[in-house]
Order: sequence, then structure tokens, then C-alpha cells
Amino acid sequence: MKGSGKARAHANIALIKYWGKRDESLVLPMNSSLSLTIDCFYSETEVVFSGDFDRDYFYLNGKLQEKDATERVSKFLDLFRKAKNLDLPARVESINYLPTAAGLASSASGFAALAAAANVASGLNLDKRELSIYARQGSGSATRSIYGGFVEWRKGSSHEDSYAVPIDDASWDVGMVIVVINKREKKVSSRAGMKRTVETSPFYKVWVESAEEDLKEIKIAIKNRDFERMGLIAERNGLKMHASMLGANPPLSYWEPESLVVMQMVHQLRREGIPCYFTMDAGPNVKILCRLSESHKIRDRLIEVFDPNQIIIAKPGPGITIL
Ligand code: 2P0
Repeated sequence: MKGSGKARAHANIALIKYWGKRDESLVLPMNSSLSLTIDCFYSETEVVFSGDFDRDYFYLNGKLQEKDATERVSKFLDLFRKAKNLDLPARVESINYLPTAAGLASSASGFAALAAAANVASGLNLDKRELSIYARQGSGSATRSIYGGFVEWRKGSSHEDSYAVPIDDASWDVGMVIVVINKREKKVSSRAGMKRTVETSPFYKVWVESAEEDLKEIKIAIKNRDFERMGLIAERNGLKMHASMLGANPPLSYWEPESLVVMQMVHQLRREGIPCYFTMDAGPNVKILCRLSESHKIRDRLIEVFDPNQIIIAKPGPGITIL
């Protein structure tokens, strides 16, 4: 018996952040989150289940992966094998069209593409909601990459109701300018960083409460297409997530001096009347939420300080595609 499937999934950038799990093995989050799927970073993954293989093989960007990375993929594929009673090894070939593990959300697009490809290859035929539940168990942020545009990941009350919901297709004047400050692998993975924050930061409880309030507010802003309100909420929510990390023991920060330079430039641009807002994830790169129609103006200012290769303009991106 044999089955194969191939899919593409795009990265997403959270405007209301996911930071912390209430259940580590099921990947259930402490708070709900909301993101924008973007067009410029994506993963394409092919899964082949076949009795011809002696074990699972995982190739990332053409390179056969070692034990740890392969085990994480195997464990994820086991969800599909178990559901379909499928006792076959797999070959997984994945290409990331983005810099891996530099806070540019490679696990989100990676596990969303893997889930969508395994869904076809195994013949499980999950719908998108179920697929987002599966993707979640690979990596939390992958839940949201099943859909395009603005997407909410509802934390839910159990495994069955913690999934993503599309909120708005973002087909209005919205974009992002991404400043790539460092492509190196991060020292502390987001998985380890959020665990440390949950366990040791005295600010953590306040973070969770305040993220839920920000989420309610930003959904109203998105519904009203109130760009400035949406941006202000996103910027302050990101800062609060980083504040919760600073309170961890030992303290944690993903910022670099250039990250602060970008933040100050964003505030300067705002003073000049260009509505733009920054957000950062588990890495030093800065994502600037802006009007797509003003993204080139912002880029022109940034290249007075940064190399043009460091600046990427992102449009809203689509959900998963079966290839
Ligand atoms: C987010 N991040 O909402 C947040 C903001 C980073 C900062 O989701 O442990 O790779 O696999 O569930 O999804 C990155 O964490 O973590 C992340 P796991 P994931 O986008």
C-alpha cells in the first residue's frame, strides 16, 4: 500500500501573541491568539507513506535530518497513522522558503504544510478545522497557518475545541515590512522560552489576562477596519509578551540593538503621520504592520539605515494549498 500528498502553507505573524502552554503534550495554549498569514514565507512538503521504507526519513531543504528533528516529525505523523490504522513508514521532503528558526515562523508553515500533506497521503480527509487541531499538536502557531488573512486561534476548553477560525480575509490595505536583523538560529527556542516564562515570571498571570482583553479589542478593530486601533493594540500586545519574558528567571530577551533602532524609526514615522506599528516574536527581527500602499515609503526610510536585502515587504497570504 502506498499514499502520497503534497501541500503548501504560509507563515503567519501574530498580532496577539501565543506565549505559554497549559498542556505541553497536547499543545493547548494559555491564551487565545490572532495572526496575519503572510505571502512571502512558506513551506512546501511532500509526504509518502510506503512499505518500501525501513523507517521514517525527513529531508529539510534537501538535507536528511538527524534523529531529533525526525522524531518530532514521526511523532506528528503517528497521529495520522493512528487515526487511519496505517502501519507504514514515511518519507517527508520539505522545503522552507524562509530563514529557518530566526523568529520568522518556520515551524508554523512547516507543520501546517506537513499536516495538510499527511492528511492527503493518509487518506484521512480531515476538514480545515480538524486539520488545525492536528497542526496544533506539531507546533502551536501552525494551527493558524491553515487559513489565510486574519486568523484567531481559540484556546478552547479541551483538545477538541482548541482550533483556528478565519476572521477576515485581509483583502484591504494591509501589509507588513519585515526587517531581518539576524538569520542565525536562536539560542533559546520559543518552546523553552515560553515554558520558562510560564514557570518563573511573576508577570505571566497578568500577561494572560491582558492578552484576552487585547484580543477582544483587536477583533472589533479588524471588523471596523480601524487600522490605527488594530496597530496600536498589536504593538502593545507584543511589548507585553516581551515584558513577561524579561520577568522570567533567568531573564529572557530576543532583542538586539538593531531591533530597538527599528522600533524608534517606527515611532518617528508615526510622528510624521504614517500609521505603522511594530511587533516582534522569539527572535530579533522586527515586523512592521502598515498600510500596504505605504510599505514602499517605509522601506525607503529603512534602507537609509539597513541593507536593502534585510527588508522584505509582505502582503496578506492564503491558507493551505494542496499541490
Ligand atoms: C506566536 N510565537 O503567537 C508566538 C509569538 C513566538 C512568539 O508561536 O512550542 O513555534 O511549537 O507550540 O508555535 C512560536 O512558538 O511553539 C510562537 P510550539 P511555536 O506566533
